[in-house]
Amino acid sequence: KFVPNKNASIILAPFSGGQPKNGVELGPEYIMEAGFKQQVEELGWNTEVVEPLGKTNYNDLQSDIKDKFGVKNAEVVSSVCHKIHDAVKDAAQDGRLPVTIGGDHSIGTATVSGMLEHNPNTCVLWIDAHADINSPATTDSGNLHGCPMSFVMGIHKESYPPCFDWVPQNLKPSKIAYIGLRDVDKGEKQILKEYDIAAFSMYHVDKYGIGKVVEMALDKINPKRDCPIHLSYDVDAIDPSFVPATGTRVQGGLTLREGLFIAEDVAATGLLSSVDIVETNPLLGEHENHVLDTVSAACAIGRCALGESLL
Ligand code: Z70
Ligand code: MN
Ligand code: MN
Ligand code: MN
Repeated sequence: KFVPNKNASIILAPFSGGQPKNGVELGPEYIMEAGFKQQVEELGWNTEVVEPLGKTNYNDLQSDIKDKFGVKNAEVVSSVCHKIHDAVKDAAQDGRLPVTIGGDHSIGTATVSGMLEHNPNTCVLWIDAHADINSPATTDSGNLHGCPMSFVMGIHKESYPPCFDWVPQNLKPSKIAYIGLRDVDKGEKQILKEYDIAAFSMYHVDKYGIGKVVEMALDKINPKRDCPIHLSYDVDAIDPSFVPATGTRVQGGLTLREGLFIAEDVAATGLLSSVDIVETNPLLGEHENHVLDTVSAACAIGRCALGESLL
């Protein structure tokens, strides 16, 4: 069984080019200002902070126009993802657990592919209101935060802009489970069905309860409980009454406790190998409290994944 080594790399990904709303690039700054690094250290982790994007601002180069592939900002998303991919892989190769703070979810392309290069047995638990499995061939919006899962699987690969050629496309459908889905596009539903991907929506959470759903998800992707788990956590999985400051609020989400339970139960497996916490947008709060609630939920997800609730 994987034994956590208690060394973590907090990888900052202040990037918004995977979607059109300003402010999601401020997520890392707010989460760090809230004391996330100290919180993680109080749990007994040694931490280092990594800034693979340096001081360069990749957020002014954005456009809301689709290219000939039907997606927006492909070049900048690809180059940002390549840097984050290298940082995640380097951290993991160094024996450190990558905790990547976004930024929008387009960086899932980087984190998942980085962890799969580190260990090809990695399975992915994707916590989100959305499936983020559009390809350039199916996307309506052209927003690349809706496409990371297809890129790392190679779905409709002939539709990809060539700048994504560096992305390994080796994630198998049997290694993916979703929890929290409630806003899935038609083309995405077809992909989930065609590839027989384990997808637990809010319907399943209500029907079985969150404890059973996490167990069923892990039974699908990690039946012997012997594979490292990459937890990719979009804060919009949690209901907007708890997590309002995010780009695509969808009613009827996880309670805050259900949301944290998922992270706690992954921690309890002892198999967590990496975690993403994405889509915190501090500019989308209508009140200061909206921002505080969202940022503290993001921090709590990270702490729970790193073992805060284990006695
Ligand atoms: C839609 C698309 C998405 C987050 C929106 C939405 C994707 N399926 N993801 N907000 N976090 O544009 O592809
Ligand atoms: Mn590389
Ligand atoms: Mn989402
Ligand atoms: Mn997402």
